[in-house]
Amino acid sequence: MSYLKSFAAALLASAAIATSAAACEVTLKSSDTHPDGYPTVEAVKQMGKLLEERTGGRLCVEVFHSAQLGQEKDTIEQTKFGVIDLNRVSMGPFNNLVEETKVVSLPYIFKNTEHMHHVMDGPIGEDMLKAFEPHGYVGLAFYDGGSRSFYNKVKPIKSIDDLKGMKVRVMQSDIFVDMMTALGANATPMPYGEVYSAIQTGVIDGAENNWPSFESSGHYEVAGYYTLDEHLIVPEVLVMSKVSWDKLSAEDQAAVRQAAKDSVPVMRDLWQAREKASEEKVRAAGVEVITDIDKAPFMAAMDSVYEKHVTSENLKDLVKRIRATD
Ligand code: GTR
Repeated sequence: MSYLKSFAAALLASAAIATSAAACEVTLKSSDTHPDGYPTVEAVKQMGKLLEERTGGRLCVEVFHSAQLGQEKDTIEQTKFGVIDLNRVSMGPFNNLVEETKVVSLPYIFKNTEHMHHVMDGPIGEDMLKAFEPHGYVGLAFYDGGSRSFYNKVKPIKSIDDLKGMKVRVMQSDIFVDMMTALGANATPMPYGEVYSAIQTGVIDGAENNWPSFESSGHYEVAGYYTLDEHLIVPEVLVMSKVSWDKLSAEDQAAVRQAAKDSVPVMRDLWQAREKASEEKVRAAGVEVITDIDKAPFMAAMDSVYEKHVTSENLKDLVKRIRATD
């Protein structure tokens, strides 16, 4: 390297160090299972941008996408201990830790995404965010998770009968296992990152998810049938470790809360666009999409899931309040 070149390189390096030191006193580490560009990843980046601007660079966020910090269940544990500061996950894997999250993981609890927004944007959502706190997490915001439907590599599912005996991956929560049993299928709970090869090798026949996840995970490449039965609308949540939270001043805590809230509309716009783009990509790839499906028998089969899981007064009350929300 010539003298000039190495001098320029040294200058650049020191400039970079100076910038990052001046820019961020504290960098919050945030986890996401999805790849770069996915709406949840971009929303947390946006939150970080707002936070950095508003705290004059005191607080920054670095998003570790693509499950770089681990699969959701493991990252949830690490977040409790403050190894990870922020975590964007589905509410599903929280079911065994925070009882209230079970309610939004019940099949067909929400009529549609609009209903879910009304519930989560109102007092029920506020209560749910608070419910995380005794368990070591600070609930910051809810994001969209679309509606989840079944896909598989074997045959088009046109009725419950077609699901009988199928091996279907679900998120790691008993509710989803019981949901599959109620539909006559065999549930296989497993981490998201293992699903592609499990379908490919035939360990499972299929799984269930929303358009953007079906597409971005590449699952559509190995599962050619997608049935829009829309059995679940599970919101996603952005939580912060209570350990990391307690290290912040009250002023910075308020800034984190506000920036997270402000990232929600950004997320919703990105989500809408991505749902369309993902659907187009999946259809163009030749996936057979079954839209003509009678949901009534699927809904009726879920009574046993509600009976088994909605047992405490707290959950009964939440279900009632959700159903009473327009
Ligand atoms: C996605 C969700 C992820 C993860 C995944 C899964 O829709 O955004 O957080 O929960 O589903 O099925 O594991």
